[in-house]
Amino acid sequence: MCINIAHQEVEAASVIHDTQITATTNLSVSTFPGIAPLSVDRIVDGIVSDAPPRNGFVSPVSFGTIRLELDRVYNLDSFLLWNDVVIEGQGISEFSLNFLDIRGTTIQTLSSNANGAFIGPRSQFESEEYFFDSTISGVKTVELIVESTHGGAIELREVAFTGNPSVNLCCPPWSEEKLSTAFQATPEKGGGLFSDYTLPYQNVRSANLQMNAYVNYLKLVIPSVTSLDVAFTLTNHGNADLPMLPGSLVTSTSQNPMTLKWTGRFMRRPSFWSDSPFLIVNEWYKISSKVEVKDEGNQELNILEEDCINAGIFYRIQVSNMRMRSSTGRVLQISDGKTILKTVPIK
Ligand SMILES: [Ca+2]
Repeated sequence: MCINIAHQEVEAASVIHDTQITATTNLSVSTFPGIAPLSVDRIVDGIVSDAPPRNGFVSPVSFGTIRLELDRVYNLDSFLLWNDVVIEGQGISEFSLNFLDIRGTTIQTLSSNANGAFIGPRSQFESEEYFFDSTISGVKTVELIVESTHGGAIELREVAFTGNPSVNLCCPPWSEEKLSTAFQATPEKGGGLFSDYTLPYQNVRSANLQMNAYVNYLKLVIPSVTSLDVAFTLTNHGNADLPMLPGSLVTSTSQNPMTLKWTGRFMRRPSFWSDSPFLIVNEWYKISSKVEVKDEGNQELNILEEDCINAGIFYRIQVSNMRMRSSTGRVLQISDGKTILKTVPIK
């Protein structure tokens, strides 16, 4: 299930500017004696003055594209343009805006030709605000396509947008199914039929790729995200036909809960179950998983929907009779707490 935080938080549009935008272009930069290069990054330095020392971008060409990458995904309502570097009737004239999503796919292009609305103001110190007919959702990058100028050269002091952060998060790729295969009950070394079992984590490459891809997606929409953690808790639920509730925390390991951490590049195990805890044959255990999105201070960011956070699965090692087809006579039972969902032979 996915949620859209932007729809939950009804708030006034705020200005997106300065460090929230990175401007790049292939257009050449004009040079002036005694003045620092008027490079394109200076249209997002937060300075709108036309007084010396000059700020803004000047290119000797009369058309071309400037790429404005936003620091996260936004829903945009308007574009703000401070035209001309020194207010003397120059600056850009006709322009279009091309809105791209996080994958670089065009969402929408607003063209100066379509409605004649996108004309840069002439000899105007204050910004001109261009309101979009409707909010443009899910924007990561905007291409400012300059089609003509007032004086034969591109001159811009500053640009900005108004809008709100947009987050459309799906549940992370962690599921009850993954949980049921994440741990492989393994007989204690040299153990006989009734030996205790350990519960090593199965490090599966495809699962790590999915989790890391999800973290990287989160980082793009919410820059403060640094990792996705899954904390596993092991509880004991007795030896009746079905698990008894509530259970009790297994204390044969100090690492309970045990945590796995996906950073977007790799998976780390800050804590782990190695030779412990032991599962006792015929006892029910539950492994509960809790997904947490963390920032660089390892603080949890509460951005996931409740349904995405918790999963749980019951395990029991059963020593079987002859009717169960297991070469060792042992099976793993998996339950939802109400019925036995799966009985898997242990080799
Ligand atoms: Ca500026």
